[in-house]
Amino acid sequence: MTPHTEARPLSREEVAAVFRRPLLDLVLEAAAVHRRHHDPAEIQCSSLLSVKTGACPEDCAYCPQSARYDTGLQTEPLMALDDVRAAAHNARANGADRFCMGAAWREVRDGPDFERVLEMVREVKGLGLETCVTLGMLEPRHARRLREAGLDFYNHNLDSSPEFYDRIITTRTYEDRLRTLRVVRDAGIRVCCGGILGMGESEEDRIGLLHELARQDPQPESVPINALVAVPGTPLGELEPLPWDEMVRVVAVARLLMPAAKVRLSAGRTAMTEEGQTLCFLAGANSIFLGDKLLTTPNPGPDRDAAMLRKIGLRPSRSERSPGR
Ligand code: SAM
Ligand code: DTB
Ligand code: SF4
Repeated sequence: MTPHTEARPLSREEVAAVFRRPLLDLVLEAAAVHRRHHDPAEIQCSSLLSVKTGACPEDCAYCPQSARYDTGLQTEPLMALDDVRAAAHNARANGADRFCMGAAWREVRDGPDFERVLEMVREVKGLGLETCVTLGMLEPRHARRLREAGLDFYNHNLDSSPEFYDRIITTRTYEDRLRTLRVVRDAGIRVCCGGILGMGESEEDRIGLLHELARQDPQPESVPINALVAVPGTPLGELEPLPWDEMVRVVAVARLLMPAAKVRLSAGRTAMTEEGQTLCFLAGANSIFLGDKLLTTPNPGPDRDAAMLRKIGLRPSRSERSPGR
């Protein structure tokens, strides 16, 4: 029986009961749910670009872009429109159908930088790609303007459970995150919202994250599951890599709780084997980031990924465009 019922989101205890089932039972059931809701031969491919890098005032303990940690990262001001257009072109040539632009901002502010980001959205949309941005906190007027510029998705992660949140970030609250998510939703923009594993959180925290993600109403259309990329110089820079089974378990539970969402195997794929990734795809992951780089850290790159996808028999979807947009 599928644990998610359309009528009622699962309680945290119910999510915990699902989470603690034997891994192979979870994978088997998640694969069945996945096949009922999605074409199992398709994988959605997004490409990332950091349009403003580093010098961020926030203190997210995992993040190489926080100004508080010395990670040797080269900071970059907001990119020029032409360079963004060229990167989007390249991403499309490599098979991406969605282009996601990230800025190391705490929040959006009115002014020339935001106007330029709106231009970027229009340009990328004009190339026939789906558009996504992640810019930190938003006010309704910003969300409205992004929507008018043609924005399809806004990425804003919950990262972990409400209880663990202030262990990794002190400069904003979980409630701030939820508020921005509501602002995005109210503006009619689709939501991309997920978390990070391997930050020293407990099993209970992973259950809490999955519960919070799944009880949003409506549920996020896109759910990135990131494994921490441990960057030296950040407070989490020395943590051990995430064991493969923990990624598979969270992907499977995400698929069971959010049957219609795209579940994205996001950061951390360079540290995974192809076998580990394949098990995640079986358990319902149906989206990845393509390209040599995530925002600031490495990603497998288009050639390696093309070879892996060919081996598994997964084909990048270019069919996500919604009519009239
Ligand atoms: N500044 C904006 C914000 O925090 O919402 C947007 C950019 S921020 C880099 C986007 C997301 O990247 C974060 O919410 C976090 O989930 C993820 N992220 C950042 N550093 C990471 C790391 N080292 N490993 C895994 N995911 C990471
Ligand atoms: C998400 O959940 N993962 C992406 C995207 N949303 C913006 C970011 C991953 C960043 C990994 C660390 C880096 O490359 O800087
Ligand atoms: Fe800034 Fe976003 Fe990194 Fe946090 S995750 S330090 S808000 S760029």
